[in-house]
Amino acid sequence: MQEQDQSSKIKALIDASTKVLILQPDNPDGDSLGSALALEQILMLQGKETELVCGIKMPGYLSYFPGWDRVSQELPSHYDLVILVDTSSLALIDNSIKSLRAGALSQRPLIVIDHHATPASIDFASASLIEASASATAEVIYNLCKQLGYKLNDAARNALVAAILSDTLGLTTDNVSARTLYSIAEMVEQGVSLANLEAARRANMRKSADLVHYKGELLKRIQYFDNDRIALVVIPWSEIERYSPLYNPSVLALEDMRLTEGTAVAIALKIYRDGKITAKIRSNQGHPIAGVLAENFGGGGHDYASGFKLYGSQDSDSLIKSVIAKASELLNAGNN
Ligand SMILES: [Mn+2]
Repeated sequence: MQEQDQSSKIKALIDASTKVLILQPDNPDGDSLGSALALEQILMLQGKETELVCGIKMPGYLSYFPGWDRVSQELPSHYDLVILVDTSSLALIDNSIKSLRAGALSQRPLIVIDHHATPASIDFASASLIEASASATAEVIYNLCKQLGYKLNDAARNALVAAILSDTLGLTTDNVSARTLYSIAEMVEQGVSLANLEAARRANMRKSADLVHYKGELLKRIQYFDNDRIALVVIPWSEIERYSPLYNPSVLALEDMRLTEGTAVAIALKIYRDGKITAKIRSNQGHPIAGVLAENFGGGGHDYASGFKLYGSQDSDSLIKSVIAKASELLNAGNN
């Protein structure tokens, strides 16, 4: 079997290594971080040295993973094997690849472990284990360990389960299979507590009382247009100045705006002291207008998430009017 081939190649590469660089893509998430932290433990149990690297800084919302602060943005001076987790796309290791190239990646063997269905664009890997049917890279790693007889410890099991829970939004996505649940069940049997993992994640989501009150004020100020299809909130400089160091005010409001009955698109505008205006746009499933709407104001993004930035002395009232008018027009054009 091809998969077995790749597994035994991976084992041979790990056996031959002394120091392994564990690399995450430029869009790290709970699965890439949990997979990396689990591999750190698994390889340590194999007597290997490791180094965790990601091209960008770990986002704060992932700080509930013990060891998240061990991920460095700097490449170590020496390593003799690279394991890339949770992507097989060259574009997603752009930040790292430049420095890796400088550090002669091509002279080090590379193992890719992933679960994305997008065709792999890394053609210089020495071994790649890509299981599109797996719910998370962590699930692929768990199965690989069973197959190769690699030992896990408590930290590895907790990191793997937390990674799977993160990628599957708590085991509710449609790629969760019976095999996913068997893997989780085995790790729970060996001591992982789902309740403790969820408590740690939730504790990390807590906000100060001051911020919760501010969120209440923001939510009260949401304006609805066009039969509630468009939700808008405007954040003035005084609030940006006070609350931005704690939390992005736009993000504080956008989720609830999107959850309003009948709302198709949510827009948060921030008005800065120097007249700069930024917009964060999120639209709901079935209304893929976010990208086009932002493009109309010089920005861009994806169908459901986008933004724009305008410099100079803007009249915010007339800008708001044109944004609402354009959003209505796009929603009508999409017949939704
Ligand atoms: Mn993943």
